[in-house]
Amino acid sequence: MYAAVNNSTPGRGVVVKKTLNVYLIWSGDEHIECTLSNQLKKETNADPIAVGDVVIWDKAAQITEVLPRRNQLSRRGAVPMPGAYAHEQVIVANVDQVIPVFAAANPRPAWHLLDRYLVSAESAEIPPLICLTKMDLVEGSPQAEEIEMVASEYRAIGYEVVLTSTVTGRGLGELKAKLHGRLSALIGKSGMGKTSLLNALEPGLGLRVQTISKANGKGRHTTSTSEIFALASGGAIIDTPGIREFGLWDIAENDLAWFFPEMRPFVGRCKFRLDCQHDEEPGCAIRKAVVEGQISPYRYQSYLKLRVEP
Ligand SMILES: Nc1nc2c(ncn2[C@@H]2O[C@H](COP(=O)(O)OP(=O)(O)OP(=O)(O)O)[C@@H](O)[C@H]2O)c(=O)[nH]1
Ligand SMILES: [Mg+2]
Ligand SMILES: [Zn+2]
Repeated sequence: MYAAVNNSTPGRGVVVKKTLNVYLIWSGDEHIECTLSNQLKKETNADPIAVGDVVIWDKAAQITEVLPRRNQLSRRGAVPMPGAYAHEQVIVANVDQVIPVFAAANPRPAWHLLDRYLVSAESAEIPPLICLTKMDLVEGSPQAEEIEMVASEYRAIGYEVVLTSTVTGRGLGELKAKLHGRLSALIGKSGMGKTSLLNALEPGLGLRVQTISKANGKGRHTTSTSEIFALASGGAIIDTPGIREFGLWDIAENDLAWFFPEMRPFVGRCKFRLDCQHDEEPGCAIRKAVVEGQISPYRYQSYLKLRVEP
């Protein structure tokens, strides 16, 4: 879909897509296909480039430099073999917001996973926007009430939440307005409806989507690479492949509570100020706030879960 050229003028641009060994770069007026320079390969062992990176290429269309990132959203990459070290996998770089996408149904939403994404976004200092989609599947049922309740809990914490449906069009205008003038990254498990949202917002794209598997109720990993798409209404979206497992990367146990914004006011107020893990310790200010209804028990449970299984 791009008129990619391999011109020989060195330049600088944004990585809009990467496939095995080839990077597609948008320079402002054209797309260039580049590979990594040997020098850059030597300097870094893992893949040094993420979609959203600003890079410089040379006259052989090889990337020689990655400019410092404004931010990056990372997860703990799957360990390739038992005993190997965990590594950082950068999902996207230099974005203005990250949009965790959860289906209201089919498959059923796993709210603890949402907290996992939110904690990662908080630690990366990237504002999240929560999108609960496929609302048409629950409209008029008790599940719809559950979704509305969850949405208001997150709003009470200070998060923005949009409820959408690509079938009825619900929330799409609101979502579009929140995307305006920003680079946003859609993230979530396979089958949540990320690509469908993009197609609904930008019908010309006609990207491939697939039904949920009847056998296991999961998505079929339809989107296979991350890619930036410009929106005619202004702004751009990064569609990402469904994430199988999202482990926290580089978040110290002692900092975890800080990444739950509603817990922040209580951090440092426990009896054991420096050592409190906010679990069973006497005089814990965070547990007290849960008991008194200032912190939702469900979010507190997420906190405890993430401590044990980051
Ligand atoms: N009823 C309903 N179905 C939807 C909606 N949005 C998406 N779907 C369906 O959900 C399925 C998965 O949608 P995709 O857009 O491919 O999901 P994805 O998150 O991009 O999945 P991966 O690319 O595998 O990560 C498709 O069958 C879509 O038609 C919606 O708002 N309502
Ligand atoms: Mg997709
Ligand atoms: Zn405590």
